[in-house]
Amino acid sequence: MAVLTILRYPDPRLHQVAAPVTEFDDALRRLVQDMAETMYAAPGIGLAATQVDVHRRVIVIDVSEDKSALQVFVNPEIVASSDDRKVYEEGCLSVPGVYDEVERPDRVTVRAFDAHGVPFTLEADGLLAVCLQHEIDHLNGRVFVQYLSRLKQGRIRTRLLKSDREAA
Ligand code: QAP
Ligand code: CO
Repeated sequence: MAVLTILRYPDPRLHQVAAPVTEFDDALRRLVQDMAETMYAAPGIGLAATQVDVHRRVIVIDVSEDKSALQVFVNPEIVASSDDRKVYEEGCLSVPGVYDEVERPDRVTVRAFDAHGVPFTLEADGLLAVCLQHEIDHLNGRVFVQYLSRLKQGRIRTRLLKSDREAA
């Protein structure tokens, strides 16, 4: 098990599109374990492989109160979205200290595989629905700040580059 390094916005590697997983092997299960450890250490409620510079379609999520309900999604696909939309205040482990409102479909149906290659379908609402959409965006190279105005994106970019410089 290992805590992996999380890429920080505006790292261009966050915009790579992840490739589907084809082998449900021990290496995949090790990646899932390391991603879970990284998410819990942060702490966060969701992490996409893209954020740890692995460009494969793998997500871990735990939206439970006591961090006891890890959910793993390999090759996730949104197969249905509600017409009603909701605004939620989002954050991201790759954009530390930044939270802003994003509007998305309120409910989604996701089809995915578990770490052993067993397919499943899940209907999600509330925080889980937000988290799934946020993490699937990462696999497609999209960071939540891209839903914000150009002005806000510029400010966030400047702020994070400055804090990276100060930490160096
Ligand atoms: C994505 O985000 C998400 O800025 C997961 O300083 C967020 O785990 C989905 C975090 C909100 C739905 C709603 C962010 C930790 C964690 C920070 C996270 C920070 C420390 C974010
Ligand atoms: Co994120």
